[in-house]
Amino acid sequence: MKTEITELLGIKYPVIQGGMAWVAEYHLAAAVSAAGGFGIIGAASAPPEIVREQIRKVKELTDRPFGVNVMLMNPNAADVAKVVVEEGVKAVTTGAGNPAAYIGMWKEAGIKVIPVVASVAMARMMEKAGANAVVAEGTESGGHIGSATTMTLVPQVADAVKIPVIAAGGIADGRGVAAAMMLGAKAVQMGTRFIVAKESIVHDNYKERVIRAKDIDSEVTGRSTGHPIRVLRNKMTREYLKMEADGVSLEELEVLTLGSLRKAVMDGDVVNGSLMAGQIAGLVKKEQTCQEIIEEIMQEAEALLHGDK
Ligand code: TUI
Repeated sequence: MKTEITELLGIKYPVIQGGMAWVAEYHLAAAVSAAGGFGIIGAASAPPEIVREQIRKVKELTDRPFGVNVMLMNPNAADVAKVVVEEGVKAVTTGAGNPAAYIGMWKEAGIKVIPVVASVAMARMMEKAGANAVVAEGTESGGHIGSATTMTLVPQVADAVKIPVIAAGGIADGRGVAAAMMLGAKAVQMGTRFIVAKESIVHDNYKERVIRAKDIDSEVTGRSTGHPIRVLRNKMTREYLKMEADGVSLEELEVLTLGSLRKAVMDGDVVNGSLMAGQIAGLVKKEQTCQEIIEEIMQEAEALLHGDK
């Protein structure tokens, strides 16, 4: 399927992997790119030199293009921004903030810039600042979220900007891809389905929780602190939400979440860990290779879009 995004990124399928903290490391990114999608290293809060190593490891595994997600709440974001230039990645996506300060430098280096946005205003601002595309990410997504749904955000962003729009949030199969295209998207970004990919290094306990998740098994912590984060319900979310309702201070809440994503991904602590996942987790039923995931989804999407199904 050829779209403005497959052309922009030099990929076979309009499927981009989310830049998930701890999850989106080199094995996953390389596997997604090798399968014809666009793999992404999630820099999250990693030190710049670790991001550099990760980039080099992807290059050892595949010649296909891939990108890096720069998480703007990372205190090291400015240094990570320089590393992606030095290492010459194809594209950068950004999250959890405004990347305007880096766009000029990235574009000068020939890097395609694709900010993740959660509103029309932010999408317009990014287009003016020189972005090549935007990811319009709905509140169905896992992790740090905005408030608009994918169904409402994608068509409004597509109407507001001329650059191509990538839909994210609540997409995990061919129906979601076809629907996103109908809403005006030129590609999709998926996270949750790739958490359970064979090539994903996420602990089996976490993968199992995603696979067993039902439609209404996620919660949003941090609505009152200004950092809403969607995660699967467990002991940590129950305690967090109770403390939040009781008006406990930000510092005390942070103690509960500090390092909790690492605990879930690396140690498989599904009780106290932060199991970031989107609302579509209920649709994710099995572990498959990235190639199986992408080909299954794209076959279904193409059949739907051509009216054969
Ligand atoms: O960034 C994400 N999702 C994430 S980042 C993350 S790591 C993290 N862990 C704990 C606490 C905080 C972060 C986990 N999940 N998605 C992209 C995204 N960006 N969603 C919403 C936004 C966003 C929000 C505000 C983008 C721009 C924005 O603008 C604010 C501004 O500065 O104008």
